[in-house]
Amino acid sequence: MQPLVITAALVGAETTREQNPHLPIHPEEIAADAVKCWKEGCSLVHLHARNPDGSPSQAAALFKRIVALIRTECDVIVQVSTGGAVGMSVDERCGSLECSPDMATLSCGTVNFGDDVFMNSWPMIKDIAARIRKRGITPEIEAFDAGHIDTMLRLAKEGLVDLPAHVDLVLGVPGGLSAGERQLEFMVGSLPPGCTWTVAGVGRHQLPMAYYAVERGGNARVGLEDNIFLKKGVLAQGSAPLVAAVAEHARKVGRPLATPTQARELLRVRPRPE
Ligand code: KMH
Ligand code: ZN
Repeated sequence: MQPLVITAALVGAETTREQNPHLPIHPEEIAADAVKCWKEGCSLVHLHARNPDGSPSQAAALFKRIVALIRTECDVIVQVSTGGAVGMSVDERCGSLECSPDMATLSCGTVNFGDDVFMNSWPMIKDIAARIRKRGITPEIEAFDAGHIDTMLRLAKEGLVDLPAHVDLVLGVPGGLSAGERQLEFMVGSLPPGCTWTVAGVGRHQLPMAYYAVERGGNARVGLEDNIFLKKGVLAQGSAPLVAAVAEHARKVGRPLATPTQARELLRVRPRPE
């Protein structure tokens, strides 16, 4: 089996310090958590940023600071969110692209998101895809539901995305496709040949879905963005313990972990900037 790429989703836009006091907020805290996750075996970090008061921000200056701090410490792949937070405009969401990231997310459809709606109309998706492409950044397709894979195919037809692509199957968002092995198998079976995939199970589904992906030959995303618990009733002390749990499972079943260099090759990411 191919080496396992573990993604750490460190902060997100929705998790609060009230829910988990270990949530990193300031650039220094986010970068420090990224380094901890890298030391535990993650080869890719998925980044959001926060204002000092904890509210979500896609400001270029914040992302530039976080990325500079990470890159002085390690060679982990830096992936920024272009999803941002519910209600942000495309221009606001794409502020994160200004920090020369290796990868950026590209959400491929509108989805109910708890009580909110995460809006991704076709024109918005095309706009974000074009901005990512223009900068030579590798996209990670975010699929919250089955039709989002069809939208990726449509983007490829229009020349806005290259296939094969790397796809994050986000399962368990309240309003999106639920998390389960049957749902994951359907999604994986719907991908065009050569695509790589990772699974981001939300909430209590995070580690079970990650372990299933490890055994299944896929990749896994964990972290406080999607889940705040290490096990029932025990808060995760940052994202690193969640990465460590997946790495431990991989060791148990004999799956090697990808180094960032191997992950770049597997996910078709350009070489690390000098
Ligand atoms: N915060 C969600 C509304 C992404 O990072 O691209 C969107 C999100 C997806 O987190
Ligand atoms: Zn995100």
